[in-house]
Amino acid sequence: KVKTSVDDNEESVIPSVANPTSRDATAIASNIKYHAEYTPSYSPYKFELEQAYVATAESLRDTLVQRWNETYKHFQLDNAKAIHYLSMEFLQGRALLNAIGNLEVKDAYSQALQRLGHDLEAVAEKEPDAALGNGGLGRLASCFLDSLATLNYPAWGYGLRYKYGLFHQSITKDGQKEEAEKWLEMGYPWEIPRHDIAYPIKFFGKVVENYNGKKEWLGGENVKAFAYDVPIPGYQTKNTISLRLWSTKVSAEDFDLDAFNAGDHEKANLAHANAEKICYVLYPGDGTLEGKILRLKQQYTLCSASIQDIIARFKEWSGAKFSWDNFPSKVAIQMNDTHPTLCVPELIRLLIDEEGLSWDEAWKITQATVAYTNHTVLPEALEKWPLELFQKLLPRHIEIIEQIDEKFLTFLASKIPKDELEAKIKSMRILENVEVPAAIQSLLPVKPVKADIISKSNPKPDPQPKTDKVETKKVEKVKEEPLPPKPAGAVRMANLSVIGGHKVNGVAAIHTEIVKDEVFNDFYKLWPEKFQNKTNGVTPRRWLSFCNPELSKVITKWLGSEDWVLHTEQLAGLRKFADNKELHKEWIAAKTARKEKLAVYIKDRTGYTVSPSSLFDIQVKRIHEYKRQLLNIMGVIYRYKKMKEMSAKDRKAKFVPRVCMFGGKAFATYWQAKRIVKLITDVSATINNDSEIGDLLKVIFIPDYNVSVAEVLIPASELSQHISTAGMEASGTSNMKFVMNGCILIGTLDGANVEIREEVGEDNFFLFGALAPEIAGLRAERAAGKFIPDPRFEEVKKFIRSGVFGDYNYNELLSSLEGNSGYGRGDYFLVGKDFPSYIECQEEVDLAYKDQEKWTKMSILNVAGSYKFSSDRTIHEYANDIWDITPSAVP
Ligand code: T68
Repeated sequence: KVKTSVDDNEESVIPSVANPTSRDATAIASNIKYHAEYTPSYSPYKFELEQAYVATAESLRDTLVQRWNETYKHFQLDNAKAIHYLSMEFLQGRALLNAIGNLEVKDAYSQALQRLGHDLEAVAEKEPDAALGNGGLGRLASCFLDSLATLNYPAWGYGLRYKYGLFHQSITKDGQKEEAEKWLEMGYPWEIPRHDIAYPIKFFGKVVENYNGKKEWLGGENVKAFAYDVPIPGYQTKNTISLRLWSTKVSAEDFDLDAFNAGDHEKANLAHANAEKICYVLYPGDGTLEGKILRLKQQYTLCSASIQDIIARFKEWSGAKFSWDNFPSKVAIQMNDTHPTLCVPELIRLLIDEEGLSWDEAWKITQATVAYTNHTVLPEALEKWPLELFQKLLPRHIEIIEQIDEKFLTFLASKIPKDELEAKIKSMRILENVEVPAAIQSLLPVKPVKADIISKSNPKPDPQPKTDKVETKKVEKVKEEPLPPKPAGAVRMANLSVIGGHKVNGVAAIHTEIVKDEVFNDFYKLWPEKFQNKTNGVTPRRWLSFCNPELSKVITKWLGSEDWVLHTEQLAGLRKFADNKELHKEWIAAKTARKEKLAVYIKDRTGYTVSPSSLFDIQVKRIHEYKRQLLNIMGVIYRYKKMKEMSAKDRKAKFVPRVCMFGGKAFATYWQAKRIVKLITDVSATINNDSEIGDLLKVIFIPDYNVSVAEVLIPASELSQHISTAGMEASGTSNMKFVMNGCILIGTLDGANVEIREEVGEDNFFLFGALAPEIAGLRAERAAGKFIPDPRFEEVKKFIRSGVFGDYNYNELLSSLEGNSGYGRGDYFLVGKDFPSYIECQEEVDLAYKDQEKWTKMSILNVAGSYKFSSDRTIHEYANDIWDITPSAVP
């Protein structure tokens, strides 16, 4: 029975905050009722699911706030060194069940809500995802916060509070459509607006030098960044840390009241609009100059507000012991990819211009404080900003960057043999296409005079033209063959991060090797001790214990306790039961329960009916050519075509029934990725409506993939695809979540797949495809016209072009797989090369799945081998090897 009012309850309404930390269902019910009445976001006369959600969240928030206050009181007292994790993205997902889980109050909250007429799961469904991220990088940051809190490390997360998130994806007949995400529209009960914490942020303006040589950054556009704190509870600890999200506004004094009263409302509002748009969306389109400025403004806002906040706290908490020398022993800053690289010049600026330190002091402190994590080897993803834009938007920072660049070049000149110096300077310096400073120029070997402006017919030019006539002639020659325009100057953020930080880390073993041997090889040779590997991890709380209670219960029963949630190495204890029939029975029942839930969910989200007894095959991640969703769907198409060519009997004998699921967002202007989404949805429409095929094959594209969708999909998965071109996926983290949930991977030897396969055993992983060291050679072979595609691959392309999947013209997509080289052509990601081994590997999957006993054993061994991939392990490694921090538990 669903209650429609808090008043029609048998219990009296207690108009006081019942003990917010109570685990007693009666007290919790009172507290929820209190919130429904006294902090109402809705009419107090209604108590439907939405109201129940908000009131429940507010009730939990009481506990969180209490612990959060205690934690910071404790941290201040202890004043131990803390990590500050700066990230443009935090993919938090939903908070309610996570908070209930970490606080271990699930039963009490369930009962309390039941008394109020509601079901906890249904209430939790009303929460929108905090979708402040794009992919793995953002979810990693959120998993790290959970582990930092759980392991009692002094820590802060810093990010931006995007009003419209990335975007909400819907699927139409034309493919993906983007709309603004509405997560904040109804308020966000998990955040605490900190009206007391705000910092000024400046853009544009100019730098002047004072009489005393001090630099001052004046004028320009001024905004204010306001803090919103989201408490992050740890598991089995009181420690509750903060995710501090910045939101930009202007102060009242910047409101142009005169213009407003004169009727020029637009002018009066201009400053507001300019300030607020900084935190509208994550990754605004940067195809235009305006878009680029906005992105750089976002990055600077995150860095400047966070560093000002860190410095303010350092001063306050140091008290009488204050000394700048102590800064690196109290503060560690991690830059999550290059997006927060401006931390480096901003910290230097504040230390020199605001605090009066010398360059040498500021540089030493900065370098000892910041470290950088790389998440990609794709050259186009290594950020570069046009120098001109930088000079306009951040005039003081560019001066500092020029200084770092020059000092680095001087250092380089002292380390590198003279004949190699020019090439190294070109690849390693921070500034690109910028004249080398005169002081360094003089250290380079003297170059012979270049003869580029002399025509071929006159290979031996007269070095000293004797007459004006000859001179004129030469100018004419130049006109005939104009020199290419001088490339525009740029700031290379990755180089700045490597030079400015004390450590650089990759996110999986193979990725770190590529970082050291290829991406940053010159730097690695210079500073080998700077480079480290930190294989990613995921929190076993959200990604197993809470999202898969059925399987967790079985694991706990067989391991004899729930300690594995904190000490995942205990999961290895499942190995000894891998053949146990009783466990198999319970295991299958748990997986089936989740598959049934997913089938209901699919029906609800897409209208398609799928059978829970099919093999559930899932690929969910950002849509990207290197992740090769195209390889997957072409494999599905091949399977479908073969099925159509067979008799019903043969078809049934050869293939196991499968549901192939896809999910993920394509970046709004990434056209090729959007075509891939379109193809998947077209294939889905054709196959799912083919009555001859029925349950033997279904293709589902789940719209708007996000954290809470992942929490439904992953527990129900049996096979999941991690099939990137080898060497291109830095790590992957969903692979870890799937393995933890007893799913078997099909994948290439790429990213963390390599380590996963080592842990779960090669018999429990479906491996295919070219290896990372082979890729360059394969591309070269292709460019030389020597690659002959497999006929089965050609057959699939032809089948798509035949129009079976509708009349959309797939030429632009398919031609990227053709030709030998060129932009967007020549099959750069080697789909054609890996196709035969992929479909053959998929046949092995069918065979293995037919033997359910074997499959279940593989599934158990996957969970047993997943222990290394807890973010608790990763965080301990960062804490020991990079941040130098130790736990500080609230008593
Ligand atoms: C991911 N990167 C890696 N980037 O692709 C993945 N980048 O292999 C890895 O597991 C994960 O990071 C965590 O380390 C991303 O998610 C982005 O989303 C991104 C967005 C904009 C610009 C650059």
